[in-house]
Amino acid sequence: MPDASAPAGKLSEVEGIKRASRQLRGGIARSLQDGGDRFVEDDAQLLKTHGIYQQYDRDTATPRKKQGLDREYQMMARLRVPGGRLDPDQYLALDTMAADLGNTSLRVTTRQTFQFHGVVKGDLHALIHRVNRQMLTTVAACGDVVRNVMATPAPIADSIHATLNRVAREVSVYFEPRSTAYHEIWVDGEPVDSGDGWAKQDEPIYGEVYLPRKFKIALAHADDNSVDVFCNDVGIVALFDGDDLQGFNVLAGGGLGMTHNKPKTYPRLASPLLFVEPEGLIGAVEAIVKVQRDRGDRSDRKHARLKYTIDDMGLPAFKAAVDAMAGRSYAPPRPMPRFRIVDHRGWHTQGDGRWYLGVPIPSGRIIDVPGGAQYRTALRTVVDRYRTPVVLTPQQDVILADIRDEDRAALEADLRAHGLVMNDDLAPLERWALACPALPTCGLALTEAERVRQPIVASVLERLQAHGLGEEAISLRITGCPNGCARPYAGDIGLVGRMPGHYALYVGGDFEGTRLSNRLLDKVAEADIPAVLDPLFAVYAAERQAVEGFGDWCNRLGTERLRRIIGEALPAVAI
Ligand code: SRM
Ligand code: SF4
Repeated sequence: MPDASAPAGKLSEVEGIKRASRQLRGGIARSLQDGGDRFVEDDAQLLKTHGIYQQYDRDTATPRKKQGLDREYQMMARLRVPGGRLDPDQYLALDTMAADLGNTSLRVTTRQTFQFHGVVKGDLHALIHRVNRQMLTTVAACGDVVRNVMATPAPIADSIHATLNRVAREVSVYFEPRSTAYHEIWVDGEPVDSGDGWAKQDEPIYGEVYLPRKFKIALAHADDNSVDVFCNDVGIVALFDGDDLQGFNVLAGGGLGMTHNKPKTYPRLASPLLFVEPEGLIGAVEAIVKVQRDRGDRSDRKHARLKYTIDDMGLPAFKAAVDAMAGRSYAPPRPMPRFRIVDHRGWHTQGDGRWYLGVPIPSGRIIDVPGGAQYRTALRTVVDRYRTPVVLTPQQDVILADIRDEDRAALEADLRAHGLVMNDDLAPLERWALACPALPTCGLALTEAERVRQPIVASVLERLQAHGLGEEAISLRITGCPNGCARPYAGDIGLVGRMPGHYALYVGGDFEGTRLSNRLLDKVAEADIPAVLDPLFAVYAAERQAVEGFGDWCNRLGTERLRRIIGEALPAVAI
């Protein structure tokens, strides 16, 4: 593979692990046979490409350390579900697996798939084996490959939605690694350590060492950007004339991860790169993936995403490299309509005589809350009773599809009987809030996120309501660190874990996900978040232009003016 043109520099450790891994086998199979509660570090790295992260319970780590005990190791396993589509039997089987082998919860991710948490090493093989028996997979859900491909979630029976979902599946399958390591280890019976006898597969797209870093792809059309298409390494925007697919605009170089105080790392939205006719789409994406394979930075993983490759080369040079890789000259991107976001929660017609219901799931955590809503039991009951296919949404919610008109009332009553609230019961801020898992499972979390979502949303909503803004559609996204897993730099308000109990405050993005926000304040104590936002809400309520979103208003005023507004109202706040 032509790695020679990659930027010079000492290869990162992960590159060495991948190269020595016998196409992602490493010592995983042997380690599964040997038992123990964890994998060695090299195998933990390789496991990511198998969809598995080695984690430990951060809540118990410090008390256990004081008692001289080791961490409680546990695995997170992530599925790859293109477009988030599951049939009823798959959903029910996954729910049973979470109860049998995980921490009982299924967690809807911001990229339309499920994560199992709390799987002990001894149960991992059984879990992944059972996942595959459902014709599902975890391969390439994580790691330095193309990951789960997202698509607009609405199960609407028209050619636009059918096309987006078909293409998402095709792209997802096309970019699966060809190595048979995953199947040998997890699918073909007992784990097999193929030792020296392993069969090397041709990896025509990825080559010997796969990609320099994770690679994300999403599909959207401008009328529904629920997937946040600009946040992806490759964003694919389908352009239709009525029902006729004209082709795709391909955007490249989106990504949000950054590190506090390291200005060389930054969030970036994807840039429109080219237009391609329908039949040429996969070839165009393959060319982009291969240019990133060859030109991406393999020495510094913090500088290895496609966004840095593009910024280092310059967009025109990158486009020329893509053209050369594909052996054709792609047309420039076509003008795109204004992007919109659709609320898929609540009841909607599918266009084929059936209905779909979007069910709000706070932080995507499907669990029976002790003394609270029984999300798991409720969803299990209705999926079983009404045989509804399930769609996982980029907003961490669940869509139940194919519902007959005569079943609507009873189905909703079943959900409510288990304590679930429906979309209409929620204020827009509650509907549009996202939070990443953070503590206690995420090893990178600096602060809480999922566990403080409810109190933060409630306190901010109270301030909005005080200014008559309770019905404003404002997106609030909370993460426990700057990696950006709940896309905090792409909504109206982002709260980004900074240090324990403190968040950086981002504003000025837009609800439609087409503009990045800016850091307004660096370290806001969790308890001060509503007080800091309050003066902004007051001036926004008084001075905004007609139908001006909060993020748009913040962007119009600019960071300096917003800081002055806060400073005048709260002189004690460090700006
Ligand atoms: Fe993420 C790492 C969770 C979407 C950027 N992300 C992680 C890990 C695996 C932590 C780790 O590396 O040890 C987190 C596991 C936590 C846990 O306990 O489950 C994690 N990311 C998630 C999920 C589950 C958040 C959620 O609330 O749903 C999302 C799973 C998506 C999926 O199904 O594949 C998730 N992560 C995202 C997104 C949003 C998106 O893609 O639309 C981003 C920002 C976009 C991007 O990729 O730039 C994102 N995650 C990161 C990064 C920063 C990457 C970078 O370029 O710097 C990391 C850290 C890393 O890769 O080193 C990370
Ligand atoms: Fe973990 Fe940070 Fe991602 Fe949250 S944003 S899941 S804390 S890596």
